Amino acid sequence: MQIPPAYAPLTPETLPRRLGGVPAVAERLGTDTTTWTVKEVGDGNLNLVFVVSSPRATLIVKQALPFLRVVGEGWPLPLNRSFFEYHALMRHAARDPGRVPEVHHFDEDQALVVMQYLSPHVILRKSIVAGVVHPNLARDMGQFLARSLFRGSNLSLPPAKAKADMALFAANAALADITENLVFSEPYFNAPLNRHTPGLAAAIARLVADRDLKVAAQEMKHAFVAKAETLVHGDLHSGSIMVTAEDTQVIDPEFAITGPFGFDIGMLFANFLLGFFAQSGLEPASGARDTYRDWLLSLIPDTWGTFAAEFSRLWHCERTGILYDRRLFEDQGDRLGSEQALDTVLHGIWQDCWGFAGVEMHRRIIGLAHVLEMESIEPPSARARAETRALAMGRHLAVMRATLLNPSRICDLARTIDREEHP
Ligand code: SR1
Ligand code: MG
Repeated sequence: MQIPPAYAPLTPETLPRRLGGVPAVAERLGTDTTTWTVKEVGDGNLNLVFVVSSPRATLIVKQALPFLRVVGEGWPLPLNRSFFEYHALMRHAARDPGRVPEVHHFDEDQALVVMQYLSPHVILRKSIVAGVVHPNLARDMGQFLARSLFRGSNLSLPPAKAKADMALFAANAALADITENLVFSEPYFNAPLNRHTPGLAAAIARLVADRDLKVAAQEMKHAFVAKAETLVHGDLHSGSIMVTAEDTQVIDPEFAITGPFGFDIGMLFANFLLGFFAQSGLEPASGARDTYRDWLLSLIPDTWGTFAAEFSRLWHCERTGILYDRRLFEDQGDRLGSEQALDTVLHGIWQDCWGFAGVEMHRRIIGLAHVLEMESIEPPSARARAETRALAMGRHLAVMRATLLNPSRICDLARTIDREEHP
């Protein structure tokens, strides 16, 4: 791995000196770096994240490390993930304005992005654990998904631009490799970094021996690597979303790559379902918790409904790419043909998204990277009960994805699995 000779990880002590002369930073924070305070707040798996404040403003500085932070120097990781994050943020900002933090400065050699400090936003995952409802979340995410995925595809882009983007993001191979292994393969064999809650061994042994599931997981991996449909965020879980009571912001697209339309949607839905099942492990039962769980489930039909409506609007108003050429449909007065094609495309996205959701649910319980919703459940026996249900749901989604008819059936399925006894 090539590390630029000038690259040096920042510390709270070195940051003011190193960034004090950057115009985009100085014009916001001021030039008197003695007034700056710096705190490293990164709690993700990969990077350094600093909150930098002066009496005038606050900024975020995110810097890649040449290794995977959660594992250490034994797992080298290219610094250029910062380059892909920067380019994905620029595209997301153009495709769904106001839904991602503003980028103030990018330094490729230092693998760092200086961006807007989102306040009073909190990470959605933490908000879900705290039981907070976000009334605009489904609408905002449905719109973001439709706009970013439609406008990043050959439905919209000029073909040369689509191919240039595909080539650009294809170089994000190291991060794609993490997803290819951690999401699609490692949950289904005894991978060295897998870990699980005590009490889950039997359920996991059944999954690993489940031939239909392994085939389904590999079909989804095949789709992930072969369906170069659009620019996907690549890691759209509830830790990649920040929220307030009204606002929703999508962060951290360092896993961005050209992939299937259904990938980001499936990842997101899996995380909503993980939140739902996590709360089935909690005692005592309460009406307030039931109401909250209803809201978590409602995110699926509501997000999908907004996604499908916005995707359809863009199909009719912005279909300027090479796919489903208007000369074959609207220009011939064949409105029904266009609708039929749209239905086929949406159905393919719908089906794929549930395959991706299923494997994402599994890897968050069996693999290296778990989720706070489950990890915070005590005692472990309650956690294992919730995780067993989530594993069963993930299995059904992945294997039976062709039979899942509509969002309300998904919610019914989740409720049924939640009530059943699982060995
Ligand atoms: C080893 S990195 C584990 C996970 O963290 C990131 O957020 C991605 O979800 C990745 O799969
Ligand atoms: Mg991340």
